Amino acid sequence: MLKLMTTLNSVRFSVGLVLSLLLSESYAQIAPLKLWYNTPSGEVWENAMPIGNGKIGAMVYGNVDKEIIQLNEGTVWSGSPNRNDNPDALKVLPQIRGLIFSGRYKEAEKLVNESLVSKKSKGQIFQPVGSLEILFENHSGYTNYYRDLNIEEAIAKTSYKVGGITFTREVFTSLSDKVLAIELSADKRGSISFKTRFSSPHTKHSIRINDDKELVLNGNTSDHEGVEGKVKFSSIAKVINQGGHLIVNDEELEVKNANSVVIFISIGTNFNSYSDLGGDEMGRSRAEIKSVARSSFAQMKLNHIAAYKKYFDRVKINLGESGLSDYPTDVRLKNFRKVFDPGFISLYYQFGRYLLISSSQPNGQPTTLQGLWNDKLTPPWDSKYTVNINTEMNYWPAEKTNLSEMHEPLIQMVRDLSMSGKETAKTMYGARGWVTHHNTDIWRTTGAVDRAISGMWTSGGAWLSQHLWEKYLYSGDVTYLKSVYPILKDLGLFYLDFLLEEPVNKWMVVSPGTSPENSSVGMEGTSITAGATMDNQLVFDVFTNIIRAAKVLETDKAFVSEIRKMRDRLPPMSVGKHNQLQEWLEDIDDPKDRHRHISHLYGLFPSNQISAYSTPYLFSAARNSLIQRGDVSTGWSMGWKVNWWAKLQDGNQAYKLIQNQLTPAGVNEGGGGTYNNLFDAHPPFQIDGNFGCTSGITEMLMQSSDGAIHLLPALPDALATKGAISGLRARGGFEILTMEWKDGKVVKLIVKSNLGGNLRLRLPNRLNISKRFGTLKYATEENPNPFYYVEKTAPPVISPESTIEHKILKETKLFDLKTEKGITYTFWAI
Ligand code: FUC
Repeated sequence: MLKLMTTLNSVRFSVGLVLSLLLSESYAQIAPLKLWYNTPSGEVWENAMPIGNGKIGAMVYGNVDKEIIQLNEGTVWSGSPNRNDNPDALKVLPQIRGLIFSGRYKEAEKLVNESLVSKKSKGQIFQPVGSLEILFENHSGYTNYYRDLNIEEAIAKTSYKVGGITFTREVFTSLSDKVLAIELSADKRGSISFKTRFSSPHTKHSIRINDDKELVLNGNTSDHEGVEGKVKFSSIAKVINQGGHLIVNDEELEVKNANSVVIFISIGTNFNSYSDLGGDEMGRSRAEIKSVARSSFAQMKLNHIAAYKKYFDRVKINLGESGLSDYPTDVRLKNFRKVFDPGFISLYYQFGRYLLISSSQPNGQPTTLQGLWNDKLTPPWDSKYTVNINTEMNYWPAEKTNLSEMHEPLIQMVRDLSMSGKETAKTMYGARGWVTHHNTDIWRTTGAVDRAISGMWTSGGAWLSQHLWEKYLYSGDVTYLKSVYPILKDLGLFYLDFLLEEPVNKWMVVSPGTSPENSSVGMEGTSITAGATMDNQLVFDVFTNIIRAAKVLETDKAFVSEIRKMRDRLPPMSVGKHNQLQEWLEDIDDPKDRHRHISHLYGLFPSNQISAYSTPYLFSAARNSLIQRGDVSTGWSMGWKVNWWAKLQDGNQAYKLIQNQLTPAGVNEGGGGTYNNLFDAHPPFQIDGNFGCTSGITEMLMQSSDGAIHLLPALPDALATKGAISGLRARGGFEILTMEWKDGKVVKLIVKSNLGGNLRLRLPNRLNISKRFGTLKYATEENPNPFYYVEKTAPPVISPESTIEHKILKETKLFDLKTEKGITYTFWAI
């Protein structure tokens, strides 16, 4: 039966395709942004629809007989406040360093594994709460099945027909109230009858019904790796029936013959902060339920939609429509590589923004490896924070896609880590400042975990701290910068103490270090090294951010000059014999290496040390490295590649990577893809790829990192005919209120200047502006706008065996316009 349906779908799809090509002029009409399906999720979690308000996350299965609303809460983690520093590290550090400099990597690696990585917790687990199940008798013979996730309103809906009656369910996690709300309705009075109950996978949990006829689930999270689970959670489900009866069974509520029913769910925990579990979980869940108990579902829904739209509606994208939104999302996904479906890219793009709004709200926890959605007690990689790429990637879309508020939880986590990481710096390395290795969790642990290949990486804080500075570059908020400057400075102190002079060139290097999770025969097959390119790039950025921030804040002259001197002693980037950007200090890269991490390209993106305009040889080398690594890889790796190809100004290649990523999970041999619910497949599900790709699509249309706002830097031929995007933010306080293009040229542009200053535009074609706004001048000098200052890196070392040539890029035009704070400027094509 299923097979037949699939075949029918393909036939319908092909007919639809022809039709849609004929109708391609209907482009101007944007299809509603919905993920929709004509089958229930069944038992498959990756078919279910994610909703969330930064606190409660839920997966809505949309099943008919047995609806499942699987529940998460952002602070439900295993363990309790703990540290995982290894105090033996300090003793073995000199020995490890000596072994590395004498090329005895295997011995160094052994010592790292024995005496440096943590013997305690490797990090705790983001755990589920449980599920609310809603059971309907005699609903199995249904017809007219439909379910959708409307990402314009953040509401999940299911409907179907049984015995001539249409049943409808709507579910949302309120952004204005803290609860989850469900409405069950039917088009015939008295026809809603079901049983509902809680379930939970936790060993320590209890379920009861209280005197107010509410379902109550109380639980306690797991002990893990020697750390006692002390997070207590309490969830209440309140069932409010219109008509009919509410009956209390054992651990179950039963509704009979209601006209409609509303269910509210609250979840409270005892979590106050990473060092305090003194909260009252039951008091919290009770108060939250009480605050909505008398609210009307309709009014709450309106409030929720308004609160959601405030964020979501800031950006609109139209890459063209092909009429294929009439096909279920899973069918579109299946066909995306074969047919032209630009509307699907827009949907996926906006889904990334939807996920960020839903999983990351001020005062909540940052989005984990799985966002706010996990149904397993022991999920892959604990669904925690892997900060050697994954966590940062989650936040790449935040500022540029106009979701700055959603960045807050990450910024707060960095503030926390800068406190907890101080002891780690001191205990493990005898250094001032703070350090974070490659993993952290809700307890803000900062020790080295797992094994040398992943754990021996001291640059977690260095990478995370880029977000502190980047946030300032978008807003220009000096008060905020002042508040984070001490964190940047403390990181500078760490590197002043931790960097070590290497014997050959006398450069100052991070040692021991790794190029995240990669190894080389040049290091006896280990990952252990000194002066890995990514480490050098990260420390360069840490120092540069301090120099620039201190300049804005007019402070710390003596310290800045110390930092400058140290920065001058960092190793330059090198181009190796395979015309590649070297991943390590030595020219030992293997051009056949297909490793998913291409960490040394951090310098190209998200950093801007490798530039088409100021470091053309490095730019070409980075391109070669990327080509050598290949296309298909894990989900997040492909997401990163979209950004890299955008920075390399190769829109067609970026488009190809989007096609690779938007391939059903399991189809790309040895690589990732996308699940039916559009979650990214590493595999398994990891949310980073979703966010990475949304960031990458933005970078294809607009970049603001390399001295100018660059419009259409990597527009693929497939999308060049016509398109529009509105609401993107660029560094320096600029907002691209509208950008429209036609045949690869910008035809209309509206930019708001929130801070004033020079607006430098890099464009594929000349634009005009009304005289009263001044004149658009060709730019020649360095951009005087301080937000667009591009720091110069040391000239690269180029191997004598390299035959590198700089690829000529498409011609662009560079214009300047003096802007005033608060003024909006309209440009049009000549
Ligand atoms: C890093 C990656 C893996 C995975 C894990 C969560 O270790 O190398 O691919 O994404 O994080």
